[in-house]
Amino acid sequence: MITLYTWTTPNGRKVSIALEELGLDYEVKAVNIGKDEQFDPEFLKVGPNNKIPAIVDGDAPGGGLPIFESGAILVYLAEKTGKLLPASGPERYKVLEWTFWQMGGLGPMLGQLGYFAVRSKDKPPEAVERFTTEAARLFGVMDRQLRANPYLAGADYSIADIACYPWVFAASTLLRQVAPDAWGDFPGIERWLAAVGERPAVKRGMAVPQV
Ligand SMILES: N[C@@H](CCC(=O)N[C@@H](CS)C(=O)NCC(=O)O)C(=O)O
Repeated sequence: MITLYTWTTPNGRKVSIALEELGLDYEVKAVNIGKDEQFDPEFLKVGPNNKIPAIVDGDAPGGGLPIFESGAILVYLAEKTGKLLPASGPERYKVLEWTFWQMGGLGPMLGQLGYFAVRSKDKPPEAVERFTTEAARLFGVMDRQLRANPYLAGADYSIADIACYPWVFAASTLLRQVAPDAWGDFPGIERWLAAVGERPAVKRGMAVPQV
C-alpha cells in the first residue's frame, strides 16, 4: 500500500491523479499546509523539504520507501507500473522533457504569479507583471505543442500531462480572473484541458484529499 501525503493544491493532485490512473492502492494523509502541518516532525521524515506531496511505498523491495518532490514521485510510480512513461527511446525523453518543463518552469512561475496576484497583501506591480509575462510565454509554448500534438509529449497521454493538468486547470479558472493578461487565445490548451479533464481518473484524483 502507498501512503500519499497531500493537500488540496496542484502539486498534490498530480500524484493523486497518477495513482488513480495507474490503479494503485493508496491511503491519503492530509497535510494541512494552511495550518503549517508540513512542519510537523513526523511529516519531515518523508517530506524533508516541508512541502507536499510525498509518498511512502510500503510495498517497495527492502521496506517502506519515502519519496518527496512530485516529479520524482511521478517517475517512480510510472516505472513501478511500466505505464505513462516509455522505458527507453526518444519517446521517454519527450515525456521527461515536458515533465521537467513543468517542474522547473510552469509550476514555479504560476506559483509565484498566484502568490503575488492573489495572496500577497501589497500585490507589487513589478512582480505581478514579471510573472504574468512569464506565465503567458509558457502558455504560448504549451499551446504550440498542443496544437501540433494530442498530448504534451506527442501521441500518448503521459506523466507530463498529469504534471501540468492541475496547474493549468487552476490557471484557467482562478488566475484567469485575477491575472487576465496571462491567458490568451490558446485553442491547443483548451482542447487538451477538456480532454484530460474528462478522464475518470483525473476527476477522482482532483477530488483528493477530501477535506
Ligand atoms: N517542487 C515541489 C513543490 C511542492 C510545493 O510547492 N508544495 C506546496 C503546495 S502546492 C507546499 O507544500 N507548500 C507549503 C509551504 O511552502 O510551506 C514539488 O513539485 O513537489
